[in-house]
Amino acid sequence: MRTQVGIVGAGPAGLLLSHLLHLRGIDSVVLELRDRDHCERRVRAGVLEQGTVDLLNESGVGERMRREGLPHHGIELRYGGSAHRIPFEKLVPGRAITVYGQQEVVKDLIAARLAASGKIVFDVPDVALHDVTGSPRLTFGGETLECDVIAGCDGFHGVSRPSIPDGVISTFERDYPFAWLGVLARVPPSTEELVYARTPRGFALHSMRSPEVSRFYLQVPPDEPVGNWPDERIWAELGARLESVPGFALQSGPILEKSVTPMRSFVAEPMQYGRLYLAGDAAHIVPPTGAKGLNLAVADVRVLTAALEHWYATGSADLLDAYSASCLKRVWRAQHFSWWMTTLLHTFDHDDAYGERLQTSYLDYVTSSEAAATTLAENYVGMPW
Ligand code: RFL
Ligand code: PHB
Repeated sequence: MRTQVGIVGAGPAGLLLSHLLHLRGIDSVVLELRDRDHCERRVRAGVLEQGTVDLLNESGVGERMRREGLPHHGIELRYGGSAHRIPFEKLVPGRAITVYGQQEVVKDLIAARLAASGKIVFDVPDVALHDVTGSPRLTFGGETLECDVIAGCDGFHGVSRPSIPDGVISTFERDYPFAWLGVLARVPPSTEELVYARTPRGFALHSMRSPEVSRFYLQVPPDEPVGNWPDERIWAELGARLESVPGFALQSGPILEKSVTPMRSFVAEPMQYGRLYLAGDAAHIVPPTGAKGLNLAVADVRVLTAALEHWYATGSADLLDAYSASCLKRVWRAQHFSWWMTTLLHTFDHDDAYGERLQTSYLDYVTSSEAAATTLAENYVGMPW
C-alpha cells in the first residue's frame, strides 16, 4: 500500500489533518488503535475556540456544530462567596467560544472522511513506524504502508513519539498534586455559562453539552479510584462546591458517565524528526482548566496542512522544516495559560496560607481590572492564529 501522508491516530488531530489534506488534493490513510464506536463515544473536551469553529466551518464540517453547538460570550469565576462574570463581548469583541463535545467533532470528521471515500483503518493494535529519516513506512497487521511523510497524531500514549531515538527530543513537564473527576449527567444545566469555582473543598467546574445534558468536573486526589465516587457523593460534593453563592441551586439527575483524568503539563521539542511530524497530544499536554488541548491539536494540524501543501506544490521544504518552531509559540502560550488557570483555581496544600492569599489576590485583580480580565478573555477565546 502507498499513500502521501500516513496518519497515526483518529482523534481530532489525525481526522482533521486527513480532511484538510483531502480538500487540497493530498492523499492520506489514517491508522487507529481503537474501534470506531470507541472513538465516537470517548467523552472529553467541550470548548472550541473561535479559530477552531471558523476552521471547521470553512472546511465544510461545521453544519451540525452550527445547529447544536452552544455559543458562549462569557464565563463565570466563583470564589469567596461571590460570582464574577468575564464578559467576552466587552473584552474581546467579536470573539466567543462554542460548547460542542469533542466526540461530536470526531463523529462529524469521520462522517466527512468516509463520505469522501477517505481511508480510516480502525482497530489496528500493532502500528509501527520505520525509517522516518529515509523512506518512511508504517506497518500493521502484516501490511506495509509506504508514505512520503508520517503524521504522529496518536495522543500522549501513542507509538509515534517513543519511536524517535533518545537524545533527539527534549521534554518539559509539570505534574499537579490532584486529578479531575469528570461527570456527564442527564440534567439541564443549572447555569447559562460555564462556572469555574475555587472553594476550600477544592475546584469545581460546571459545563454542559446541550440543553438536556450537563458536564461537571471535581478536583480529586491524584490516582483517585472512580469507585470512591458513588452518584450521591458526587451530587453532594458538587452542591457543596457550586452552591457557594447566594441564590444558586444545582439540579441533579441521572449520571451517564464518570472518569478520573490526571492533570499534567508536557511539551516535546522539537515536534518533528526526519519526515515524522507530531501533532496534538502526541507532542504536548495541558491540564484541562484552560480548555486548550483540542484547540492546540487543531492549530498544529492547520500549520502542518499549509506546510505539506507548500511542499507538494513547490518542492520547497521551508515550511515543513519550520513546522515545530511555528507551532511551539502557540503551544507555549497555551501551556502558560493552562498552568496559570490551574494554579489560580485549585486547592493546593491546605497549610499554605501564603499561596491561598496569592490566589485570592489574583482572583480579585482579574475580576476588578479590565486589563487583567482581558488577559484571561483573549487567551480563553484563543489568540489569533
Ligand atoms: P487524542 O484525542 O488522544 O487522539 C489520539 C488517537 O490516537 C489513537 N492511538 C493510536 N492509534 C494507532 N496506534 C497507536 N499505537 C495509537 N495510540 C493511540 C487513540 O486511540 C486516539 O484515537 O489526541 P489528539 O487528536 O491530539 O486530540 C487531543 C485532544 O483529545 C485533547 O487535547 C483534549 O481532549 C483535551 N481536553 C480539552 N481540550 C480542549 O481544547 N477543550 C476542553 O474543554 C478540553 N477538556 C480535555 C478536556 C481532555 C480531558 N481528558 C479526558 C484528558 C477535558 C478532559 C477531561
Ligand atoms: C468541558 O465542557 O468538557 C470542559 C469545559 C471547560 C474546561 C474543560 C472541559 O476548562
